[in-house]
Amino acid sequence: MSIWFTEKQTKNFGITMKINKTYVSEQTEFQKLDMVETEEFGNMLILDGMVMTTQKDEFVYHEMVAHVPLFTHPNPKNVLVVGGGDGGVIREVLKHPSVEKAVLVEIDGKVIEYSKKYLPEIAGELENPRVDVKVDDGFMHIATSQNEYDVIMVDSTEPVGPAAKLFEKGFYEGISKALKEDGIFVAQTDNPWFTPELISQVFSDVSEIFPITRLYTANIPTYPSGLWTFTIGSKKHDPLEVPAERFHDIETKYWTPQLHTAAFALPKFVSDLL
Ligand code: AG3
Repeated sequence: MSIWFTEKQTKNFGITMKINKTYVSEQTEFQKLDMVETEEFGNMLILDGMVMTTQKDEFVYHEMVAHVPLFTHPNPKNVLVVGGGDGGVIREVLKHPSVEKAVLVEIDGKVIEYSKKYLPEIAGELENPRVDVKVDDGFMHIATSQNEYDVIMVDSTEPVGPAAKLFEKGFYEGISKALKEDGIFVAQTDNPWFTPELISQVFSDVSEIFPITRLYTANIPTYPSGLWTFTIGSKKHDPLEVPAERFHDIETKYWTPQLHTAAFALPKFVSDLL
């Protein structure tokens, strides 16, 4: 007998994977958390029934969240990651030698605990001395920060449950205040096939706050539709005008200097949303 997991990505459509083992299945204070071993994608973290992180394809999302804004900023020193308790974004952030301090604010301590145990090559850098891990509400952290960060990355779940308020205009206003005068932020903004309205709404909200607003995509096989979007809001530096010499050597599996720019070239039905 084999066990299969399905994430229903819409009411009528899903992704299904064969499960070898279930390590954890519990209700935390904030959400349902499952950690399983899949045959195809290695160990996998699922929150509220939605695929968050798999060992096989996590590098795409984590590299693209971190490197695009960090190479856009000429000298990022203080970085904040909201969410991201699996540690993948932090691992990528630390590849930038200019970063002196990276703060991670994750609301659910259980995500950190189980990621360290079952996704060690993703979460390992959470122990790095340049990292300050806080188990706290990211929304509150933003609301109480001012002029502190060069780059902020929002590595949230979907806009249901604990992350719903991380997709509101007031949150982006808070981010703008928490950033320094040439700061940049990026947020994962779901996919254009099943949540086009969300992309339009976030882009329009961010454009009203940040002079430079851009959308880019990456291919992530285990996320709904595989075509994932990220929205950047920037006060001064344009991700499309990064001088070539700023792209220092870095070990990656998805991001390249060419892709940094190419990722902003959008299919017509996606650019029509903006
Ligand atoms: N955060 C965004 C994942 C959203 C996936 N959505 C879904 N499966 N319906 C990922 C966290 C990785 N650090």
